[in-house]
Amino acid sequence: MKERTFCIIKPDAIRNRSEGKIINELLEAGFDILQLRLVRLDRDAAERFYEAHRGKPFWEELIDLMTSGPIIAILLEGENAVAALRKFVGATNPRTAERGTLRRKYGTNTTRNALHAADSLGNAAAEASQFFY
Ligand code: 3AN
Repeated sequence: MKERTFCIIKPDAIRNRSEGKIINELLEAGFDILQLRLVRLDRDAAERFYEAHRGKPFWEELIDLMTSGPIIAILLEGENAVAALRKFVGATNPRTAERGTLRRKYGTNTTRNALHAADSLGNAAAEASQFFY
């Protein structure tokens, strides 16, 4: 079934100049790009986006990363897109993510892991609404 999902290319991947390769990989994997935006998050926007993680040990590091440079927000469509994208993005830690996954290829560590991918249809819609109208 066709679904929409949401991802972010994080500042670490843009700093590494990997955003073109990542977008190409998403397209080659069969995802359609419906909307795409390069944007700089201020602290309020980053905290709102990751509100569910407030107070966790990695919170400050995560907010620092997400406000350290531009991000690319992408609304994607594809077959079972939520689960398919999560699988393609891979585990949180790039070092233990499966071979072939985007985090394994473009991530650096558990915080600087190149991409965010929504984990449910509801979260995908809520997250996308913070960037697209
Ligand atoms: P995922 O993005 O793999 O679903 P979440 O939702 O648990 O992971 O965490 C959100 C983000 O917080 C991760 N993408 C990562 O950047 C950061 N993060 C999560 N767990 C850790 C951790 N143990 N140490 C450092 N950063 C973390």
